[in-house]
Amino acid sequence: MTPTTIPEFAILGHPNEGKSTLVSTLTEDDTVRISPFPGETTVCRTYTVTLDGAPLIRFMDTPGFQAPKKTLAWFKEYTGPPEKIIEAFILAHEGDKTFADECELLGPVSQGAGIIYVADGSRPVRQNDLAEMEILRLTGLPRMAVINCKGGSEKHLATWRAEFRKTFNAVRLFNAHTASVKDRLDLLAALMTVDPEWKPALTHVVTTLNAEWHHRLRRSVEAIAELLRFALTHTVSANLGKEEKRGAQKESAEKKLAKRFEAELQKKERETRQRIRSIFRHSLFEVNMPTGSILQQDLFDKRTFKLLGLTQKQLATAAATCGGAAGAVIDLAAIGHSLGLFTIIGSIGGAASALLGERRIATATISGIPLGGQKITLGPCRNLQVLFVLLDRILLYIRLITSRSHGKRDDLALAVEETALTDGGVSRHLSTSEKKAFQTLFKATGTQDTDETERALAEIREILIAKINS
Ligand SMILES: Nc1nc2c(ncn2[C@@H]2O[C@H](COP(=O)(O)OP(=O)(O)OP(=O)(O)O)[C@@H](O)[C@H]2O)c(=O)[nH]1
Ligand SMILES: [Mg+2]
Repeated sequence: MTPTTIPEFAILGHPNEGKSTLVSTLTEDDTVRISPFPGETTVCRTYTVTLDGAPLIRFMDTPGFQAPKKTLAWFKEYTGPPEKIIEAFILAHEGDKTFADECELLGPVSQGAGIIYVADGSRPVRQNDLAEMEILRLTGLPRMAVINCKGGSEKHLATWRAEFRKTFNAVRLFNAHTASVKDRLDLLAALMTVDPEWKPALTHVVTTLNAEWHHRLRRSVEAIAELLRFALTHTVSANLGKEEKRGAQKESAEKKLAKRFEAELQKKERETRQRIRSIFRHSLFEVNMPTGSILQQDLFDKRTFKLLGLTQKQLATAAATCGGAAGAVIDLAAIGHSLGLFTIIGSIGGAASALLGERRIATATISGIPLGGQKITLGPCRNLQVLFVLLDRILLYIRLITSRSHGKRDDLALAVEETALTDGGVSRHLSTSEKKAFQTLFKATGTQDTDETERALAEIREILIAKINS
């Protein structure tokens, strides 16, 4: 590897130790094949991390060692030029079934890839492992050991470390199922210590990936800002037929419209989640809450309001500073009302009063509207709590998505316990000045002050970046 080429690493190890899992996590590629049964990977496969179409770093997934002791015996007897040992081994064993996996897995190393050797530190060190370590020592190539305690236990860790220190340039503990982005970048940075020649290329990779992570957070926060703006400005309209103008039929038409508004807001929320999911490159994992847990609950469900968003007291204070406080505070007891969030304290009784922005249109002047018809517009939502509930839900989603390793293949639909959320979300812990930015947004969208709306959203984006990073 030279500084002008992109870094390449072959992930080697015994079968079923978590090699493919490591590749998947490091490359954030959830198409890598992983299986609980040894022998899943039979041929080398290259996974390249690219950014804007440009390759940054490559990892080669390889099959596990099958005949380490026999391979080691050959390596020990080898007397040719030391730098040709791998090539000579492959040449000597081409077509030999006993060494098919060894020939395959050593291929990328013979092409100049750096070595990352993976071992499950939760089991004892065996003779085969020592043979594999010794083979890699005899290659004379720079190598790092990654201890992936996949069984969870660290009982044998000290022995593993001691063995690795004898023959490896660096040893790192890394759990491919739970690694954070920081863990991943730290691992890549640690590879610089293995061979000084790798340093310039790896510095570029780490710096670029770090910047890319921040860019992803920015894009996510953009998506959230869009969602909040949508929630506070969206309207739905319908033309009422002549017979729907009054009484029960009118009420039913209004309810239909309210349902449509709810459905459109929920759709927007789902789209925002999908956007975030794809920003973080997840195609298998989804935060899909089981019945009764908060993310799958109806956004307008009573329980959502109890668990997330502001407390009733916080909400009353926040709403008071928004002016028109009564219209901004939700009556928790009334959420079950058929018009959901449009049922607000201070509204005049009856369904019609819950429709904000009702417009009666002179039928004669509007084409397409039946004679004697009426256009009703529902929205925008003037409920401060909706803003905070939406915010908490999407921040929760981001937290779960960003903390998920791409190499983890179980619990692909994550179940979040409702009890884990009884502390409320982020919004309850916002400082007064942070809360003020949301109140400003709420007020500005209410008065249709677009400049102030944009200023508030810019401030909110910064607050959110800080929250996500904390
Ligand atoms: N709990 C846990 N399981 C892991 C971890 N890493 C890997 N596994 C599991 O271990 C099994 C083997 O993982 P693979 O990544 O397929 O192992 P491999 O070394 O590529 O295996 P072969 O291709 O057969 O050589 C899979 O069931 C993984 O989900 C980990 O960090 N924690
Ligand atoms: Mg594999």
